[in-house]
Amino acid sequence: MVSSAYTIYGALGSGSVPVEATLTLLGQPYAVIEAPTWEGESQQAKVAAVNPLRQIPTLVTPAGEVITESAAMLIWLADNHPQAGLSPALDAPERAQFLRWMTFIPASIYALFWVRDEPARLVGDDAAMQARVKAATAERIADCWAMMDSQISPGAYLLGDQMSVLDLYVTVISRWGPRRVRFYEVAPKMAAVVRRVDADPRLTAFWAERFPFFEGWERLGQQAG
Ligand SMILES: N[C@@H](CCC(=O)N[C@@H](CS)C(=O)NCC(=O)O)C(=O)O
Repeated sequence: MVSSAYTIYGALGSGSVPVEATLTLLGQPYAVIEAPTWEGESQQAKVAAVNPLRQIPTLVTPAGEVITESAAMLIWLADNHPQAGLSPALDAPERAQFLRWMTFIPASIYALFWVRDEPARLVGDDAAMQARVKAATAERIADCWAMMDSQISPGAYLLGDQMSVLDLYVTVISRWGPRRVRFYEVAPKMAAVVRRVDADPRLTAFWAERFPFFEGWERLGQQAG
């Protein structure tokens, strides 16, 4: 059935949040099917029909097309609404670095949450091994943020003076382990940008609903990562 709205399978504080934020900024109607997949079988089952990997985010377009992979959704939505300026145009000088970092984040950082969220997937029930995996992946994520910070020269936003979906992506994922306080230490240039996006008045109500700034949020998180 063709609907006039997007459907996003997602969860509070999860990788669906930058996609939902993008739809909000674009003024596109969307419905969220809440499916915190890390909570187990029954939540994963909600997503299985649209994504055999049973992961969120999964986006269903108004035309009924399924898109998995958060970066693909973000780039596709931004490119399809060029008037909103949420991605650099194909011939813009910022385009190469936009694609570089939009690819780096899922490949080098987000992918590690498959094991961080459930270390037993790789090391079984051994609690000490699980703690080592958590610690080692936290260090790797911090190193990746530090590397990215060393390679960029932000303006008000990561690619210059125009906010893009890259800013939304980094703003959300930098709230996961090893959490924002560590991110601020290792990525001081990006720290200023994510604070700006946290405070964006167009997103105040959205953040309150989908990734609230509760007491101590910069050290803690709601998402399993
Ligand atoms: N490559 C995917 C990763 C998605 C992902 O790892 N999602 C997590 C939640 S934030 C998930 O559903 N995990 C459950 C699982 O992998 O079993 C993307 O970028 O969208």
